[in-house]
Formats: sequence, C-alpha cells, structure tokens
Amino acid sequence: MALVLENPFPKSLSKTGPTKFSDDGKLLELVVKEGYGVKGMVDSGIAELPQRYIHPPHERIVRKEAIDALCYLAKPIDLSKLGREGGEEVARALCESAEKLGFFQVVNHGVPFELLESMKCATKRFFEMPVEKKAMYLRGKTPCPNVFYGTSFAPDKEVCLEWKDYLSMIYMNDEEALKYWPEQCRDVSLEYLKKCKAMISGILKGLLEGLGVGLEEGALEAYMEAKAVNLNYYPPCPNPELTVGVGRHSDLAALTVLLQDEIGGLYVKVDKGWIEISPVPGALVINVGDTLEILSNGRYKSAEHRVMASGSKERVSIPIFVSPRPHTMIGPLPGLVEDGKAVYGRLLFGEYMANYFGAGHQGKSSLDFARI
Ligand SMILES: O=C(O)CCC(=O)C(=O)O
Repeated sequence: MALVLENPFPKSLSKTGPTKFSDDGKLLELVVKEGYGVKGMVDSGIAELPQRYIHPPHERIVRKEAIDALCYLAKPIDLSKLGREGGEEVARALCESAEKLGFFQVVNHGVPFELLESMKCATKRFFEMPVEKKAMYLRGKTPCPNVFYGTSFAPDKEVCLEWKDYLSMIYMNDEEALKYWPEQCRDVSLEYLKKCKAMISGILKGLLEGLGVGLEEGALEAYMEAKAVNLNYYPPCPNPELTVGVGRHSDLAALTVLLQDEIGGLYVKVDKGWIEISPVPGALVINVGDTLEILSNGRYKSAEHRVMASGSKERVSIPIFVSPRPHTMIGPLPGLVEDGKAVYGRLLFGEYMANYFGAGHQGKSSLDFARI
C-alpha cells in the first residue's frame, strides 16, 4: 500500500521518509513548485517511482533492444583541419553525418579536456546545493528570466514527468551573466561558451555551405546568434526501465553541442529502432536541430532522441543550444527551393519557439508547425 505523503521532504532528506507516494498534487507541489526536483525526491529516500513518473510501455527505453550503432553512426570526426587547408574532407564528413543521422561526435574541437571536466564538476556543484539555494532560480522567483532552474520539460503540460532536473542559462552578454548566473557554475560556463564559439561557427558554416546555394551576408551569424547552456542532472533512479530521463524529441535549435559524462543512456531513432550514442572521452556530440532541418529544406535531419536514467548512478549532460534570435526569419534557404518543392514554410523563429514550448515532448511532431 502506498503511503500518503505528509510534507516529507524537509524532514526526510535524511532518508527516513516514506518510500512511496500516493498524493500526486503534493508531489508536484514539492518537486516542481518548491524546487526539490527529482534530486530532492531521491534524497528523501524513495524506493519506488511515484505514479507520475511511470511512462506507458511504448515510451519506455529497453536498453537491450538498442541496435548496433556501427551501421548508422560515423566514427568521431576530427575537426583539426576544419576551415584550414584540407578542411573540405572534414566539411564533407559533417554534411554526410547531418544528412544521414543528424548526430555525430567530434574530436580535436579546440575545447580543452580540463574545461569539459570542469563543466561536469560545476553541474554537480550546482545540483548538490541545498534546495533553498536552487529554488532561488525557479521561474517566477529568479532575479533574471534568462537563468532558470526546473525539472522535467513542461511539468504543467505533461501527463508523465521526466526524471531530470536542469538549470538553463541563456547568454545575452557578459555583464548579465556575471551578475545573475549562479556562482557555482558561472565562470566556467562562460569560459566554455567562449571556447566553443569557433567550433560552432566552423561546423555551422561547413553545413550551410555544404548545401551549395550560397549564404546571404550575415546569415551564418544570425542563425547562431542566441546560445543557451543547460546543465542537466539525472539522479539515480529506482526503476529506470519504467520512466525516461528525457522523452522522445528533436531539438528546437539550429545545432546542439552536447557534453555527456561517461554514464551513457542517450538514444537516437533510426529506421529500425534506436541506437545509443556511447560516450567517447573528450568528444562532443553534435546534433542537428529543427531550425537547421527547416533551413536545409529537410536535407539535414533533426533526429529524434531520448535519454534513459541510470539505476545506480547520477548522470550529467551539458547541451549548448545554438539558435537564431526570436525576430529572425527561418525557412528553406532561397536557392534550395527554386526548382524543387519547399517542405517547410517561412516563419519567425520566435513563432516556432512559442509552439515548441507549448506542449510536452512528442517526438518530431514539433516540425509539423513549419511544414507546408
Ligand atoms: O542528456 C542528454 O544526453 C541529452 C539531453 C537532451 O536531449 C536535451 O536536453 O534536450
């Protein structure tokens, strides 16, 4: 029989609290609204998943059903020559991977290994803070709307919640970041964003030029003008086979640069099932987002992906979402639709974004909003 939750978290973080929850409303109040997050729930000593975290069988991730990634995922692409002599071959490899799967890993990307490690430590440092400190960044309480802490993707719109807490930091300028980003992760995140900039610009330029239609002046900069760095924290889960860390979705951005730790659990959809993007030490995962699929008129694939939580260990991942600003028009690049058919229409990125955040994760259906 499930125990009824009676304000357990504050007293029960010592793991003496109830092991089951039957009160959905109270659970949401504590986990979502008061900022305990999934981590607070786990720290309270739960032994079983609350009902709201149990996903229907067809949405669950069965690790042993994953298919061999070898036929789909290219070996990590060495970026050392990108934008230099001999860089054409690298650019070709990027375009091929973006067309075939929409996911690839890169090495020799110019971001120091120690900085990658520091980002993972900073993520843990933030989530290990007491609830009251993290809760200062909840939406509606945060001193700056461009930095916010939360749990699941859209808890007020989702039937089943995701086993993930996050901090999102949207970069506007150094002054704002220095003033408002949490000091536990501020300096290292700013440094990380700066060190990733040349790589991001090189990859996006290679992909856009690979479409062979020329780019208007300033277009590359406009499509990568906005950057958000998210710190994702997946606590160990008592029943990982019943829930998801992140549900099936494609990303909103033009490109995502993902740093994952050594735990694994990131799965990408292919024709015959799901493959795992296994962690490669020092590598970064790059994936095409909806915006680039739209710009390329469907040639580059914004791949559907999802994340499984670990049964025994915490997992962290750090995506940088690279997007246009809301006032930028997106649509297939002009030269791509002169002779052929436009698959997507033209719209403001802000309109696309509003629709994207208007519902929970639902696979690739977000792209229907831009489809003709
Ligand atoms: O944690 C991961 O590996 C991926 C995270 C992700 O898909 C997201 O934050 O949108």
